Amino acid sequence: MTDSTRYPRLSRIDSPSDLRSFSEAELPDVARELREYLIEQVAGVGGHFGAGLGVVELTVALHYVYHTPDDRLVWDVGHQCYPHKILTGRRERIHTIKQAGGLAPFPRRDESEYDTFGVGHSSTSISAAIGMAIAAQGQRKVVAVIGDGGLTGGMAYEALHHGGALDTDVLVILNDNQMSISENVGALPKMLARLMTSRTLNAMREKAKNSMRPHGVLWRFFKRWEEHLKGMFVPSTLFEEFGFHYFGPIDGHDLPQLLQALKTLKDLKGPQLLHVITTKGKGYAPAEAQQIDYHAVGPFDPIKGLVKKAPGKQTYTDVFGDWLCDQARADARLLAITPAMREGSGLVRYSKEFPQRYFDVGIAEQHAVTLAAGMACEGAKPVVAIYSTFLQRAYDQAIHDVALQNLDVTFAIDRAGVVGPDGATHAGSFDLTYLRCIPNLAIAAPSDENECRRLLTSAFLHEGPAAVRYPRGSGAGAKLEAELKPLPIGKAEVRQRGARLAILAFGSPLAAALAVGAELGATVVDMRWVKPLDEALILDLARTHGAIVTVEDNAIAGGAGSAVAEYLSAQNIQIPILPLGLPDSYLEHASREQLLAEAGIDAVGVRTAILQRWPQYAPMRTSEIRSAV
Ligand SMILES: Cc1ncc(C[n+]2csc(CCOP(=O)(O)OP(=O)(O)O)c2C)c(N)n1
Repeated sequence: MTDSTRYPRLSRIDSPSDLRSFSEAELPDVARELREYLIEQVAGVGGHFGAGLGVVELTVALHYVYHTPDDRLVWDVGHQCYPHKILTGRRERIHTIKQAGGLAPFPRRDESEYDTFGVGHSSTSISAAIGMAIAAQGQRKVVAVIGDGGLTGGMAYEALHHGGALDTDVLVILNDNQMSISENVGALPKMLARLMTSRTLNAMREKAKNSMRPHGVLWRFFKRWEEHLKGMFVPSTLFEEFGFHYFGPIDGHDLPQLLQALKTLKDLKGPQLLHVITTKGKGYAPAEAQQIDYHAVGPFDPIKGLVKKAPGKQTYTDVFGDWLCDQARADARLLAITPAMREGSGLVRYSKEFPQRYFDVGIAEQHAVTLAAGMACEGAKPVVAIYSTFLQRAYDQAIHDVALQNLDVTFAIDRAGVVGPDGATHAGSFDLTYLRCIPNLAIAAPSDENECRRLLTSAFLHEGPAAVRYPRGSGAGAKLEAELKPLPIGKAEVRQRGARLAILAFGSPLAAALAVGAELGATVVDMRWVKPLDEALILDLARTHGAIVTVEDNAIAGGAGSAVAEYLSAQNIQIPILPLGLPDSYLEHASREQLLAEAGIDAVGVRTAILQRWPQYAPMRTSEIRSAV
């Protein structure tokens, strides 16, 4: 239960209508309690932190002025939604966020009527809000809240372009904190900064004008100067050119100012854009000072703040980051691209060591991939570092711009397979399926860290498009070879020779396959390549074994197991196949281990599935062996 002594106001808010029963004068206190509660709760369980702190006042003001849930509030990305969840009846459950059975990490339509649109991926809010506003036919208000990071995504411009030409009533709030996960990049932050400057200049100008004698010498000089500067500093904004009425910028932590602006905008007709300036991490000094570190956090002591952890086990992300630096040193043609995920993709060191060969393009996955294609046309060897879930955004670019032209682009796909607490929106369940059907593209799935390094080298040296997909977190801790030594493309490795049953493992499930294979006396293969498959080996195994099991951390539908089955049926070979992998449903938020177990691709799951299908493969107990002898 929320402590009503510490949170006398917040503890009484179970829905926005409770919030609306407070007077405007009390709202700053509500906001203060909300912020303190947020800090306490997220510190307890971990989660997205800085973005939520930055929108505390905005969230209070929006739910106060608008009649949610009838009016629609659409959050972009949704990582800033914790204050929104707290005010909309989920206060007592906020400590369960991201955990199995707990609140979802992002807004979700089936969790609350206040979550109007499911999110997790960025730059969707303006499109969704315009769609809602069109369908609402003026019956309700619709507001989208998008960050300056979210606004670097191409979809946002497609929506502005379309929405600005309609007379639909929609309000877009640009929450400008100058940060994406890392510093926001490109021309947009500069444009937004110019808008801020022009505002300051306007204020200065008004002040100067008021202090002058009209029509004196100074006045005439001032008027000329003003005309001259107008064009330079008060640009007609991009938003206005698109047909949106632009308001702001205003201080997004000043509640009275926010309330006034929203009340005015609420009744205006047509597309409006309100530019709000906020500070990521607002109200918690360490988070304001270290905005990148506090974007998302594990549990921490709010008095001490985040403490530097002793370096843990090397992750696949670290392996990639180190490989990239080594490979870049070995080949000056290497250029690395990230769509706004420098930290998450392991590019921090590379960005410092090779600043001229490092490209953070913003949250622009489509551009990232076609940019790589362009570089490859001119003889560069680009590496696109991208999460499996975000590569979905650039699917056509991967086909049409890269693979169709057989361009030499390497995709380093992180967070492939089971991702965990970030939930369904961030699961890397589909990449093998959606990449496998693309002609020309080679696809590798390493089973340990050293193999990851070697397969990245193979993919890079391959003169054509190639992808290496690896999971979140660390593996068994394989020792890394310093040398950049490729593995042959399309060649698997038999890790254990057995009889009757052959287990073909793709990527990190190899460890589970080896454990089960040892117990059941099965042949176990580290397949390494999903495309091209080691067809000769598969043929040989099918001829010498009674059954085949495939294991992968990708959707079974269309995944690596499908590739094996397709190949064998094309060869007219009939052999029982048991495909293990991710189910035809979305994996919800839970720990990685929980999800692997739920999908049945950990050792217990693999063993159970095999023995359910073929009880005869059960290992003989000692007593049975004795009686058989
Ligand atoms: C399509 C897509 N690519 C990458 C991400 C990863 N991501 C999550 S939040 C974020 C930064 C968002 O910045 P902004 O919209 O300004 O919000 P802020 O965190 O600054 O409040 C990124 C890149 C994502 N969610 N979606």
